[in-house]
Amino acid sequence: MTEFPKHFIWGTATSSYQIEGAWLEGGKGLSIWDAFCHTPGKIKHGQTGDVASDFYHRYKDDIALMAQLGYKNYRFSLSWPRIQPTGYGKPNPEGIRFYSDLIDTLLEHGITPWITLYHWDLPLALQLEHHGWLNPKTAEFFVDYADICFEHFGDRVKHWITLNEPWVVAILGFHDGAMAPGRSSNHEPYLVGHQLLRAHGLTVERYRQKFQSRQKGMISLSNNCDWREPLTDSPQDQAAAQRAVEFFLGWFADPVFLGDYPEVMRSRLGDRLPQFTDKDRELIHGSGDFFGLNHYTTLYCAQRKEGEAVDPFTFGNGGIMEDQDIKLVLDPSWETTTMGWAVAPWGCRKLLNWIDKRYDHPPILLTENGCALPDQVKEGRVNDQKRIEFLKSYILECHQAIQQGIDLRGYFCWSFMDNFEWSLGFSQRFGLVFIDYNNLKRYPKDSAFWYGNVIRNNVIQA
Ligand code: PNW
Repeated sequence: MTEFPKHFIWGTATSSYQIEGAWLEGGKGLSIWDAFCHTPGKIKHGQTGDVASDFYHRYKDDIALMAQLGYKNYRFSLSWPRIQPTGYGKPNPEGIRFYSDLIDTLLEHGITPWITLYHWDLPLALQLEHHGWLNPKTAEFFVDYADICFEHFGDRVKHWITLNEPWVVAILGFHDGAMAPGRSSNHEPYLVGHQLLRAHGLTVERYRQKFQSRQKGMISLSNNCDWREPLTDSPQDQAAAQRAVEFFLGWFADPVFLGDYPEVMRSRLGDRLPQFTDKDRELIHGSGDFFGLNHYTTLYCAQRKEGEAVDPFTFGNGGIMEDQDIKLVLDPSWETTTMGWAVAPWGCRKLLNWIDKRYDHPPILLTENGCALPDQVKEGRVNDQKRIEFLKSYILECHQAIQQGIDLRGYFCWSFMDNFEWSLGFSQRFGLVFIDYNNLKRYPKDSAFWYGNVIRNNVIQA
């Protein structure tokens, strides 16, 4: 039996576009994901999030189910175009009402809300009129939007995450083009990353200046990072793995927690990496009350040899992989999920250690971890023993990290329920709750009950 610290935070997570549906209801404007999904060829089987998990209409039942399962913290995101249909101007009252009722329902059920302000569904008008995240102005629009959210929800919401995974926005949205807005460039990711960091910094400044003293909440961002294990213990491979994590996590975490981009990025990227003005640097440095981390998997990493093809995991045409000069390798003996992601729980502990050292022992929240599996309902039941094993193994590594002195404060399972997995549509099931997309019926998987017991008892049974 493995016991967790008394106040350890257990939660589950989702995001607006992946679960809400109701894409044309309640006065909502369009987002870049609505447009992307309605562009033929972009999403597996032409699927869209028009209906998704229909959370917009079923949130009351879903929250009742969360409470029944014993869940205590719920991380979800707000759809910016539901709140501001074009991304600027007056808030849409129906959007405000929806989220306000959602928050009240959570609180009535004893569930603490954790709000992500941006989980990728940028108002389409900002993309069309202003080139979205390529334009420094978008950071300013974002602060106005965040201000509306703090104003309307901050009396009841004490945990804020500005951005979910800026790395994914920059790389999958502007480098390999698999995600909205679907661009492919070797320099745009660095420009976009820069504006995302500015948006984050400005938003945290706004929260701290105008809201934090009376609302008394905390605010940060959630970065995603896989672990990169040196393929061999040669100094070259060790340096390559270190460089890979700096390009992945350091890109967005160094400016916030250390005050600038990693030196290895500045020296390798030269003019392609924007520089912070003194004002922006000051704004961004220290703009995190905790270290939000989303972690899923691990790969080996080696120094790329002269002329060697980068690897099968490369997005597009080299680009950021060439910039890093690394080669990634999947160990064929590792089990993988339906995403093709390796199950390597020890990588989670190593990454937590890396963060603890580099950023001087910050309080860490694991804001996403989980796996996609080929779940099926049989006689009303989803026997997903593999997910239980996955969660158990990752959570046990988290526990070890805590034993080693790492300040890990909480763990959020991705995801509360099955949902729209971006360009892979509904083919990936990450949920603790199964959804039959023919009738939208919900079936808690075996893992959902298992996780409820973990939360209730604050222990992992061997
Ligand atoms: C995260 N990658 O996305 C997101 O926060 C979720 O919306 C998503 O459903 C979940 O993880 C599972 O994919 C990622 O390619 C998408 O490295 C892609 C990557 C990482 C995270």
